[in-house]
Amino acid sequence: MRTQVAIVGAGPAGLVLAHLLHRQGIDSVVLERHTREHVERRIRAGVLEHGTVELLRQVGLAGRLDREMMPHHGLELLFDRIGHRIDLTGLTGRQIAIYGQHELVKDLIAVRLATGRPLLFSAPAQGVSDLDTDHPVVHFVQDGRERELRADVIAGCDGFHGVTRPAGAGRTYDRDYPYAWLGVLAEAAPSSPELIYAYHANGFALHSMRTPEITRLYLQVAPDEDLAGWPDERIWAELATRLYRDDPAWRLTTGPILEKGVTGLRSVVTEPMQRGRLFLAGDAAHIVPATGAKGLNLAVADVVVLAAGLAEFYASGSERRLAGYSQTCLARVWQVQQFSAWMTGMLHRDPDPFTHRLQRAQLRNLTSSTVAATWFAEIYAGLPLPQPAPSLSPSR
Ligand code: RFL
Ligand code: PHB
Repeated sequence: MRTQVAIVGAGPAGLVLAHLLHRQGIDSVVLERHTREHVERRIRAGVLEHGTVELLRQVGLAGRLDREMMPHHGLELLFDRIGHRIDLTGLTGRQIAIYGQHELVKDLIAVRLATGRPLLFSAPAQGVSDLDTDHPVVHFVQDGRERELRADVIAGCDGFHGVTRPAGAGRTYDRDYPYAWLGVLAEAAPSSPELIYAYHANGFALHSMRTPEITRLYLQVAPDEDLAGWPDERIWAELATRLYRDDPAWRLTTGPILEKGVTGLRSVVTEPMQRGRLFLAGDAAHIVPATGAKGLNLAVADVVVLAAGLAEFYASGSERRLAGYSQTCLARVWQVQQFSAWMTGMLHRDPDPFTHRLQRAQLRNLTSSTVAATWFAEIYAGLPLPQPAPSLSPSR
């Protein structure tokens, strides 16, 4: 099998890249380890930055998103039983969108299949080779048979546990955090119209949502937390404690819990994000702790840069832009890494009493200074994205 760009992984990075390349008339094959049903059901991110939504609109991927997303103009930081609103739109003129990552993935898969270009499910890549030549190869399995996909370029979009990250052989910079998140998806209307990031003596809590009927909630727990110790009643009681505020009218809405799981928090960056003709994008290249809601957005930012480099490569034969891929992406990756690590450090309960005092002082600084809140809002709503290359196929 042969193509121009072999894309490993049908998550947001791989699928958005496939679409951007299609608009440039560039051929690609997307290989995905799991089934379509599995990929479309995986509950993950929910916050899309302003620039991510604009990009999806510009390239024709926002039809259902525009109809169904929940636009948010602010969020709340809750500490010492008082909520402080950060007015994202008032401070930056921008907004964010709440839209489940799995819904976006469903939209992206539908668009890809409609183009007729290949997207192979249940086709795990086993490895990559010939990266330092101009004909790299992805080795994969389909229907129990070992196959080879030859390409000009490989895009490693197979997430943190994929096969391309180790093949990239870059240097890894990482940090583990001494806590994790217990996340639940509940059939309960949101208790508040906006996200709530709560700092509490028992630990961090986050109130988020997916639709007007479904909430997404998180509790700080230990990295080795056993889910068996968290029956639904305990989860609701703990959420009620950590989200409590001095407002007699406020109630935590509860309902059946549809899904629960524990996710660790970590920071990882691979440098460079390229080896020969292999380019890493999204979680394959970097992981940010979920506190800043940035992982999906960073994945999209990477592939916009990669698609622009590939457009230039196929239009002129020049590798100049592609050669700058890693450096261009890493500047943003580290800015976002800093923001996410900082936000994680500010909001998670730590055993050290000196740290508590610093955390509350930081929260007070942030919520009492327009300058500080504006810095926060600018990065939360999203750093500017590069422009996608104009489409060469005006029909799509
Ligand atoms: P993905 O989504 O992991 O997709 C990788 C795809 O590659 C496939 N794959 C392979 N395919 C073929 N061969 C192989 N050998 C393969 N190995 C793996 C996988 O099956 C998968 O389909 O990576 P991508 O595209 O880089 O996207 C990154 C995002 O998924 C991730 O950063 C976010 O979900 C992180 N994240 C959040 N990001 C946000 O921007 N906003 C949020 O609100 C947010 N909340 C979250 C999150 C991640 C979470 N978890 C579960 C880690 C909340 C949580 C709880
Ligand atoms: C989510 O809705 O899953 C979510 C929201 C905000 C975050 C992280 C996750 O910071």
